Amino acid sequence: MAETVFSNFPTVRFEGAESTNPLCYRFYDAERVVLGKPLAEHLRFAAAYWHSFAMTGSDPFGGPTIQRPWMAQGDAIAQAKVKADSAFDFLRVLDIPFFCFHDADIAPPDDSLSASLKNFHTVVDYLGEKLSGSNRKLLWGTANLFSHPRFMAGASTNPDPDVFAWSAATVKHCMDATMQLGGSNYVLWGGREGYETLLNTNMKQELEQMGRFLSLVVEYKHKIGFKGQILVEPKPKEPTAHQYDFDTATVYGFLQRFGLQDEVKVNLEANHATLAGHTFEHEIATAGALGILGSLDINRGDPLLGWDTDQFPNDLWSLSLSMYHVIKAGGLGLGGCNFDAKIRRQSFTPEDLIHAHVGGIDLCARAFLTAAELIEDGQYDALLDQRYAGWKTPEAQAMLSGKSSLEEIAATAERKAIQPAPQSGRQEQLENLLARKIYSNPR
Ligand code: XLS
Ligand code: NI
Ligand code: NI
Repeated sequence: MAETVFSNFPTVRFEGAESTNPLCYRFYDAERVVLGKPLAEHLRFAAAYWHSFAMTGSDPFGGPTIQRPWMAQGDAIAQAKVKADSAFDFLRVLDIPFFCFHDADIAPPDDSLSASLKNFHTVVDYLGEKLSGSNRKLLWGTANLFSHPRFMAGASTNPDPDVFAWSAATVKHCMDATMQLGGSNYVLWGGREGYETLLNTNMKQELEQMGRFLSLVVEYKHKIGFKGQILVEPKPKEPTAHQYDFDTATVYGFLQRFGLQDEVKVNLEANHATLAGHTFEHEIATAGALGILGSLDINRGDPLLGWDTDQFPNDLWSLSLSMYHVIKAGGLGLGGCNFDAKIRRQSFTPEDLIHAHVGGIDLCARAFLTAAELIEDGQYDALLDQRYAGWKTPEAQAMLSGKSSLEEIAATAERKAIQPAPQSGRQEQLENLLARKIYSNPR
């Protein structure tokens, strides 16, 4: 393969918790078997094309800072190919299997829809060649329906039906590409599916449009025989003030309304959870309880800033509890852990990008090992079970299954006429138990 900005970096290896090498994995031992399968198969790590190979570090106050050397190499298609070579070389450095992309990240736009799609398919074919015979894979593909000015009033929720149609065409081609590249999932994040002001918004109309759009996507998935999952990514705000896919619970209600709850799952992002006033573990536990956990976008926000800063994770407590709920939900299945995270503006070198991912991968692995240990140890689950043990009695089961009517329940309660005995919630005991596990090295 051609020389890339990552060529001089050796592949990062597992060296164990005692290693002081900053570019090694201390916990991510890909082949280590935990809960019946290798860590690599539980976690299914992915790098995100947009943050790692496309964004340039510009912010509202200043221009690009981050080195993207391919931007100077040849015409737009040639640049896209160098970018792809670099992305694959980056996966080689990290030794992780997956990547994720938006159409706009991989290929240059052109004047018309058909010319843009031609560029897109040219680069998709190139990615296909790179994937075949390699052990790299596509975790998910998606369409960028939020950056171009045509999407400023939304994509599927746009008041202009021509924008709805343009979005449908784009998603159709992105789904085709995802299937061609053997992707495990197709993601829809409603970047501008919401509103800035209710004064210009017909919410009933927009929700109907969004429901129809998602139904079309699901129909098309079956038509082409795509075996991956369709995932919606909730986010409460940013870019719009009110996004319709607020959080997991809201998305579930929306899916039920359109009869899609068995067809669509969620892609959950840590920073979106906190923007919604939740924790990452809350969102994962909710999706687990509703049976719609699909995949994870790993990152973190900055509580002092309050927007989607997409930083690399550093909260072992939250991530360990998140992994606990992932395991309890039956694992990630076709999903994975995608680093929807970006290096800071001053971290402009290729090496910074490697440090960022190594830290994130290791933290996720450590969190997963901790969660697995917590489950194998059993103390925590036993305390939880004990709290709900009363529901195992035949009388309680009859209340839950619908066998007892409200009058029957009332009559029994009145006959017993005893005050329910208060039980401790044991919060501090549980916090201590978890702290002991989380803050010591996993075995
Ligand atoms: C933005 C989203 C985006 C999605 C993919 O906040 O996280 O990156 O993951 O469109
Ligand atoms: Ni995301
Ligand atoms: Ni995000």
